[in-house]
Amino acid sequence: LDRPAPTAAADLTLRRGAARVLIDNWTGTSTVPSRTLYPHQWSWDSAFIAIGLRHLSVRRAQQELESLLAGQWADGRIPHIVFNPAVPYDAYFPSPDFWQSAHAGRPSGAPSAPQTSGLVQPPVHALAAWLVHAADPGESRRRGFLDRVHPRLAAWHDYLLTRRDLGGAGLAAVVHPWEPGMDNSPCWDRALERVEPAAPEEFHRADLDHGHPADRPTDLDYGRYVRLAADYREAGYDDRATRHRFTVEDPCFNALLAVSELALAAMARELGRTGAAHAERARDLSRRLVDRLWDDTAGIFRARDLATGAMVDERSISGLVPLILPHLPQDIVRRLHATLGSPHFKAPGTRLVPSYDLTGHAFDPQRYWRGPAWFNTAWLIHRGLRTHHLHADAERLREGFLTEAGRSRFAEYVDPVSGTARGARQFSWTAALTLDLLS
Ligand code: 9YW
Repeated sequence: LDRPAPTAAADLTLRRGAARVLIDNWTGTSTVPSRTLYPHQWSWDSAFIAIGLRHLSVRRAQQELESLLAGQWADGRIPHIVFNPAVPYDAYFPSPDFWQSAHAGRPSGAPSAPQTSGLVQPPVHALAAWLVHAADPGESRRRGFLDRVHPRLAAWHDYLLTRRDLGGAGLAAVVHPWEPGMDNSPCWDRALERVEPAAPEEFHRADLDHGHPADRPTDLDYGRYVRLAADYREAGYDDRATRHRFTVEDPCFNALLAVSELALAAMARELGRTGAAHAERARDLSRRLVDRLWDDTAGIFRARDLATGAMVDERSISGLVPLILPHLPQDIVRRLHATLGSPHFKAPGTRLVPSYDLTGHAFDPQRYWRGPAWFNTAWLIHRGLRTHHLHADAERLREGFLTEAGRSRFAEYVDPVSGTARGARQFSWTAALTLDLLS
């Protein structure tokens, strides 16, 4: 209300543009991340999309999350992709015939329909469901939204904290670079060197039909992604039977799990139950994150490679996302805040936060998770700054986000220094989170 008129007009244009993206990318039951590059439903994309959609239509935001949950497996996992049966197989690789999720007799219990992948993505869903509920609690109660989603989301977290506790320390491990949502991050380079890549003739990369090769992961990366996924599939996606060759505890993944446990606690209270067990899990997870993944010398959380037991010696945005945890010790909050403002993540002109250390040996301003700035991670850091009352920096990041989102036509990601748009345009989570930051 107290903003000057020109800003209000610009905000209105931005809001309309963002709404248009979400309307165009809606398939009737869910939202594709991008009409060109990603024509199915992706797990953490849907969570971020629901967070924005709630400002346009609470019903649609509920549907977004519930259509994702229709792909949930009997073991509790929420698959990283739910395939749209109307889209031809050659539009995205790996397609349903690669994953074979509906193959009869899988011990992990994939549904017979819809077809899905067998991997997971970061658990932002309970946080999203709680925010969708909070947008219109009356409507949510009338439709029994939380009654339906709470048990499913609790089963999802149970899967992560039991079957995926591969390090035995009470954190969830990821078993493929697609799982932490940041597939070609330099954090995985060493671990991936141990993986024999699938031969190039074994697969066709549909992503290069739409994306620029310099922006995307390399063929060697893809060969390794295919090998790891095929090994998992051959073991029936059974975490006990698979000899996982890539197992990592990722800070962003586990921080989101902790925050989502807090959301489950809030939902349980709303449903008239105690929520205490979820709240305790959130506190335990925060403590374990600090014990296992905090690097006090570097002032950042690190991934831990479970094959070697060592922390990964790279600075990635994943290590800043735990700022979102309300239970973080104050000295760690101060250190993370300082790292965020250091030359590793800030240079003259940076408006968002780079995905990887600007001074790092593998920094590449163009290539996917090896430097470019992404909007979903900016939103998470913004939420972290606000959680810890760092309001001036939060506001600067919000303004940077909105400027870049508008200028880039809701790009998938941008060059962290020049702001040049990269990847797909009209990208759904960029538009959705724009709406959220405008509201
Ligand atoms: C892939 C859909 C997904 C995102 C991931 C991003 C990329 C590659 O695209 O994954 O083919 O799944 O890394 O975070 O969810 O937008």
